[in-house]
This record gives sequence, C-alpha cells and structure tokens, in this order.
Amino acid sequence: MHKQKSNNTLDSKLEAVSMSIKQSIKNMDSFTHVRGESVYVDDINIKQGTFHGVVFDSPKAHGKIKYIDYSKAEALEGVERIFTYKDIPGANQIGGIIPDELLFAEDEVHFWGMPIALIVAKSEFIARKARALIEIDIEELPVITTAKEAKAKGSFINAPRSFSLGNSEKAFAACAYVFEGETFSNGQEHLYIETQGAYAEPQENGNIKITSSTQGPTAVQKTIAQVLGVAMHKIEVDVTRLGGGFGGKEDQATPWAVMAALASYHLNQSVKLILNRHDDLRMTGKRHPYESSYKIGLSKDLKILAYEAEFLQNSGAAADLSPAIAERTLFHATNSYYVPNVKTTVLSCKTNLPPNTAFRGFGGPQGMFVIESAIARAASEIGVSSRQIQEVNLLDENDTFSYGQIAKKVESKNTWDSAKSIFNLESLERNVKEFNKANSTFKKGLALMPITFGISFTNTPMNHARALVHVYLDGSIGISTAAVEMGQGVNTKMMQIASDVFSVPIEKIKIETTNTTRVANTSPSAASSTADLNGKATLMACNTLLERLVKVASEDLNVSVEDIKLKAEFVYINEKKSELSWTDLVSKTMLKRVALTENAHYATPEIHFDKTKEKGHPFAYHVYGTAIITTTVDCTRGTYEFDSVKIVHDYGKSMSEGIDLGQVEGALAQGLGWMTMEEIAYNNEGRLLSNALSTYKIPDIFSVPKYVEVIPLETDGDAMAILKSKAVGEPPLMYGIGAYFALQNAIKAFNPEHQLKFHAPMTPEKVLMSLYEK
Ligand code: LUZ
Ligand code: MOS
Repeated sequence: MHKQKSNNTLDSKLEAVSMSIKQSIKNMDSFTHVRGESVYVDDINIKQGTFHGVVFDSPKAHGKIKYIDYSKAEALEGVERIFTYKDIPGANQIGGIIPDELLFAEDEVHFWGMPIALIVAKSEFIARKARALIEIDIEELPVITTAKEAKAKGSFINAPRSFSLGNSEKAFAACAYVFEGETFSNGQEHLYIETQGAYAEPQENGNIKITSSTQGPTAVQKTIAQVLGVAMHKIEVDVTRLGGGFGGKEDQATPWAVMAALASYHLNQSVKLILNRHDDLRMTGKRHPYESSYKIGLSKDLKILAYEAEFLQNSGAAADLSPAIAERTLFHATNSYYVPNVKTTVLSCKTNLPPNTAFRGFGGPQGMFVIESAIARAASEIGVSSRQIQEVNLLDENDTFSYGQIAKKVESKNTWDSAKSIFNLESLERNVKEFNKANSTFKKGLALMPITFGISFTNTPMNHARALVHVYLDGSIGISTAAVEMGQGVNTKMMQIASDVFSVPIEKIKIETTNTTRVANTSPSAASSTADLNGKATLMACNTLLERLVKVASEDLNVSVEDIKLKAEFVYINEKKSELSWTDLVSKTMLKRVALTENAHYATPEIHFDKTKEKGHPFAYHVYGTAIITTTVDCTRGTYEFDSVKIVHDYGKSMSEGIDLGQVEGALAQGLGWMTMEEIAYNNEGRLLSNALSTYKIPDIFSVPKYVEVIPLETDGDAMAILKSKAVGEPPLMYGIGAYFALQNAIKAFNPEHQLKFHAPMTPEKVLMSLYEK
C-alpha cells in the first residue's frame, strides 16, 4: 500500500512519522509465531495426573439407539471412565439461540458425528483405542441431507423470515426483462489450523478453570454452568489466542469445553480434550450450503426494478447460529445495489448434517452470490456484460436498504470508479479480448465484484464490550478486554490505541489473556466488530486514565490541564518538554492515591432493529470495495489460474495497514477457495466424504492469484469505527465471489453455447464439463 504526502511543516512531518509507524506495525503475535513460541491449548503445560478425552460419536446420521455396550472399552487398561448424558448434573442442553441441541445424544441420533459419550483415559491413545471397542446398534431413520428435501418434508429450525421493500409483484409487471432461476452454493470447512479443544482444571470449592480455543468465552462459561447446574461464577474461562477461528469457534468451541469440564467435575482432576483433524472435520458444522431461487426484473436501460429471492439454508440438525446467519443473508441479499422493490425470504431447513455454523461473512456471501448470479443470467440473456448491469445499479447516498436503513457515506461508486481508473479496466478488458482471439486452447475471463457489508452484530443487544486497564507503578500497562486474538491482529490494534493515548512505546503495553473473571458477560469475537467494540472500550478507559494523570501533572507543575500533553514518555507544557517523565508522573499519581485502574463499557450508539417490522438501522456503518478478477482457463484440462485480483478497498483510515492488508488477502483467498475449489461432500446417508485434506482442497500457495493489488480508498473513515479505521475481517471474503463469474466468462469465450449454471464451487471438473457441453 502506498500513500505519500510531502511538505515541510512540522505537523506534516509528525504525520509522516506516525504514518510510517502505522505502515510498519506488525502483528505483535508474529514474533512468537515464527519462533514456535505462541501458546495454543495443546501447548499448555499440563498438570500431573491429567486425563485425556476422546469423543465417541454417532456412526449414523439419523436413528434410534437400540443398544450401546461400553463394557469392553471400560475394561481397557488406562481407561478412567466413560461419560454419557446420564452423568450430566444440570441440563443436557447446549443450544445458544434455540434450546434444541443436546451435549450427548440420549436415545436418538440426528447427524453422523453427533457426540454420544466422552471416553476419559490416561492417554489420548488409550481413549482412542477404547473408542473402537464400544458396540452400538442404531435403528436407522430416513436421512435428509439437502435443504430442498427438508423443505419438501416441512423440516425447519424456526419460522421463515422475510424482508420487503416497495412492491415487487407490481414492479415485475412494469419490467422490460424478467428472469428466474436457481442457484446453489456449497458449504465450507473452516480448517482453522488449531483444531477444537479445551483444558479443564479443577480449583478449590468445586470451581473449574477452562482454557478454551473459543471466540466466545462467555458462551463457554454460561453453557458449562448450565450443563453442570452450577453458578457462572464457579467457571473461569481463559483464552490466550486461537490458531484460527473464522466463525467455527463462535459457537462450536463450546461442546468440547463443556465435556472437559464435566469430566473434570466428576473426577476432580484435570482433563484435556483436543479433537484430532478427522474427528473435528466429522463432528463440527461448516458454512451453510444454500439452495436458492431468484427472480430479477430490469428496465430497458438495465435498472434492476425488482428482485425476489428465496434462500433455503441447510442448517443441519440443530439451530446453532443458523437463525442469525439467515438474517444476515437477508441483510446482504442486494449486495451493493439499490433495488427499489425487494422481497426476500429465508428458510432455515433442518437436515441430518452436523449443525452448520458461523463462517466469515455469516450468510452474507451466500446472499450476494445469488444476486450476482441473477445479474450474470440477465446480462447473458439480454446480451450485455454483467458489468453494465452492475454499474448502473450501484448504491447511492441516501438509498434505502430493504431493511429500512438509509445508506450514508456510500462508497460503492467511488470504489467502482476508482478501480476502473486506477487499474485501467479498459486495457484489462482489451487484453482479455485480444488473448481470447489469439488463443484457442486457453481462454481468459474477467469479472468485477463490488461489495457492501454491514458492520455490527445484527442482533443489536450484542454490540457492547468492556476494557479493564491497569497502569502499573513502573509505568507499564496491562489491558484486558473481551477480544479474542485469532490471528486477525486485534491485540496489536489495542496496543496501538493505548500507545497512542499515553504516548508510550508498544513494549510498555501488554494485552492480557481474554478471561471471564476480568471481563465478564462478553459477546463473542465475531461480526468483524472485535476491534471496534473492544478498541472503543480500551480507548475510553485509557482516556479516563489520561485525564487523571494529566490532572496530577497540572497540580504538580502548577499549570492548567489544557496546556499539558504527554509525548514520548514525557509531560509537555505548551509543546515544550518538561522534566516530568511518564514513570514519575505514574508514581506521583499513586502517591496521591489516585486510581491507576479503569474499567470502561462501550455500547454502539444509534443502532436499532425492530424484528416485528423487519426494519431499522442495524449497522453502525458499511464497508465498501470493488475487485477486478482475471483468470486463465486451460480449456484442454479445465484447470485455471487467477492472473490477478485488483482491489480498491474502503479501510476508512486504516490504523494498521499491514494487518488490514493481511486480512484482505486472507479473506480473498478464503472466498476464492469457497467459490472455486473447496467441495464439501456428504453421501446420501449423511456421511462426510470430504473428511481429510486429501479429499478437501483449500487454496495453497499455487492456487492463490499471482498478483493481488489492494489500493486503499481515500476516505474520512467513520466515527463509529475505531480511530476511523473500518472493520476489515469479513467484507473482503466476498471479493472471491467474482472468481466464479470470471471463470464463467472464460468458459463462455470458449463455448458460447454453454448454458450458465450457478452451482458453486466451480471446480476444474465442472469447468471441464461446461467447456464441452452443448
Ligand atoms: N455473529 C453473530 C456474527 O452472532 N452475529 C452477527 O451478526 C455476525 N455477523 C458476522 C459474523 N458473525
Ligand atoms: Mo463470525 S462468522 O464468527 O465473525
């Protein structure tokens, strides 16, 4: 990323200095990462006598448990005990939004991989051996694996939701063009490098401490208390960092922590439970597959006048976060476009797959894929390019979203036009045309992908966080928040905030583990909002401490508080350095018995949403951007490469450009993988076939685009973003959707008769078939 400013005033020099700090700031975790010193759950020094758990799960997707015999497993040397639902002192219930999910199956199983028991032994190896000795007989019941089947059978998680704006039915009647069609987007495996796991340690008085690889420490604490039938204060959850989450640990880190805690509760001994990769792949939910249908109506001049869509979400066997994810699909159903007449409906369909769950984008990408498909279809039928339709429908200032929020500080056209001019779209398109004219066995395709993503938990009450900040006697600082570091660099951002407020170097600041005894009742680290919510709380706490410190300085130096500033670990009076250092000021504050600790609470202002009307203002702000994706298809083999992805992204005023760029690149690769190669497969019996890395392909260094260029859009940022630096975790994933349409355009260049299909991922196999179908 390159931004340069030059003139010679002192201010601009200082700005240049702080700019270079922003650009050079590294994710502070990278130092321990590259040395292999970062601590994950599996790296904890375990206590002597620690037991190890392995989960026994259902070998069928749906049925009645006729009989289970644990005797051989229990008799194995080294096996301590096997826990089932009968050992639960509280409720056998872990459902977060809807109480419809058991920790352990009782007499029925609802998905292949559903936990039935926890085997606890002296070693994981022994527990695993014991698992193979358990005998089970299941009377099989009919299995539903697709959302369509579930809909046909009336199998739903909850009632459907619909958003509407204007009157689509009436509007269709006035359209020059109307097209209807169907789309499918498959699920996606999170494939966090650190698998699910937890370590439970008994404390005195029946208290339990759990170290968990979770995005939601409070959810873990609350659920353990509920299952054990104890008060929440008896449970302490601690998180150092995750080896990736991507939404897979927003809700689904919980059961493993609960199981470890349950065993620890009974045995009064420490228990470690870490899923191996196979168990993790089989037992956990993924991104929701969606089967959708759309109807799009356009005017002669390509304005989208009406849009309807029905989204069938394959929710799996229990609600998990599906209702919230379904909601976000509706919020993003029209992506970056203004459509005056909209009717969208989502049905959460109950199937016999593992409960599907949060995954970066949280239903948004699934919604956006459908409207992009509808546009591609309309373009092809009308005989224009998708980009002509996209371009004339981009969102404008004060346009209304279908959920009633008025779009403000819209950057859709700005990012689109900037991408076109900065990257010289005309010449890119010309290259593609010329290449395709000159080559018969290789074809290029290009697509543009605009994105608009709303920032805030869609469930308004979740938008809050707290920060507890200590300034220690020697001037060093400790910060606790609800933020969970999972590689996204949120801890570094919070260090930057404190470093900025107190004007002390990063080395003086420590971000503590995320712990429910220091920061309680937290929302998960999710919804791209972690840095905003926790950062704002940190900023508030630091500012309050600063005020106190400045007051002490003003008394000590006998000058007014307005004249005092902290700079580079010294007190400055009217921009002139005084003798009073940061550490001396801290000591003086302590001697005056003024508190050096502050706890701040932040709740996002202005947002609201009325679910009875499905209208409101749910998002603090939106993030915008546009990507141009170019691919080359080998038309003999059906294989392809992405030549380049060129992006203009709206960071607001990025506070950590290196970290944010990393988020854009990572999200892009993940979106591209979802759209082009990651193919989850279950058989008709509901057994996961893509159950290893040999059968599930994620983007590697060879399949990511050769060139990724990300240009920051110059904007003022948004006041509700932390230091005007916009949320960056999820939005760029949706640039990857453009990859699907770039491939489709390359296929069309080779086989003009090809009937467009909207069935993601576009694997090389599907590309090959499309190239040669007549
Ligand atoms: N999690 C959640 C999320 O609970 N609510 C949300 O709105 C959300 N959005 C994105 C990702 N995770
Ligand atoms: Mo989420 S998909 O855990 O932000």
